[in-house]
Amino acid sequence: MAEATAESVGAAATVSETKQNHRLERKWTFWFDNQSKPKQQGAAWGSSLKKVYTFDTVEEFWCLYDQVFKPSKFTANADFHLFKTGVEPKWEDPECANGGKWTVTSSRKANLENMWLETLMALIGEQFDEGDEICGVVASVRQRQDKVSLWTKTATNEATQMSIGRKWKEIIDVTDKISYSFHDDSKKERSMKSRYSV
Ligand code: MGP
Repeated sequence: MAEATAESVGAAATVSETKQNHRLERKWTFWFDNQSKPKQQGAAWGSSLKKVYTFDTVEEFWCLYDQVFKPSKFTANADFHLFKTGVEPKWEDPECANGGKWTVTSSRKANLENMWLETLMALIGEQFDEGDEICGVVASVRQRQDKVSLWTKTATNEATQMSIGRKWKEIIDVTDKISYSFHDDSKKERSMKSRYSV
C-alpha cells in the first residue's frame, strides 16, 4: 500500500502541474488506517492511522481515487477516510468531539465501492445543503461486513442530522433504514447505540 501511495502521489503531482485544473470549493484530505499489520503491544487506537494526501482539484481527486483509494483493492481490515482538511478522523478532534455518524453496512464489496465513490463525489461537489455540518466519510473494510460512515459535527441537532441522513440515502441509493450514533456513546460502550434512524 505504501508503494502504491507514493506512486499515486507522484502521478497526482504530475497531473496538477501539466493540466488546467478545476478547483474544488475547499480542501480535502485522504487518510488511511491499515489494520492488517500486527499492532505493537499496548499501541493506542489510531497508531496506524496516517494522513496520506491533501488536494483541492478535481484532477487530483480522480488520480488518487483511481490509483489508491479504492476499498475493494483491499481484503484485510482497513479504514479509508476523506475528511475536510484540518479535521482529523478522530472523536478527539474539536470538529468531531460533539458529533456522531450515520452508518450503512454492506455485505458486498461492489456495494461498498459504489457507496464510497458516490459519497466522495457528493462531498467534494458540495451536494449537501448542510455542508458545514459534515466532517468526512469513512469506508471500513471488514471481513464480516463492510461499512461506510458519514461523520457530522453537532450530534444533538436532530433536524440537521435527519436532513443529512435523508440526503445521503438518496446519494448512495439505499432504501433500508440507516442509524445515527453519537461519538459520546461510542466512547462509553463498544456496541453502537442508535439515536436517530431514517
Ligand atoms: P470503530 O472502528 O468505530 O468500530 O471503533 P468498528 O469498526 O465497528 O470496530 P472494529 O473492531 O471492526 O474496528 C472500534 C474501537 O476503536 C472503539 O471502541 C474505540 O476503542 C476505538 N476507536 C474508534 N474510533 C473511531 C476512535 C476515535 O476516534 N478515538 C479513540 N480514542 N478511539 C477510537
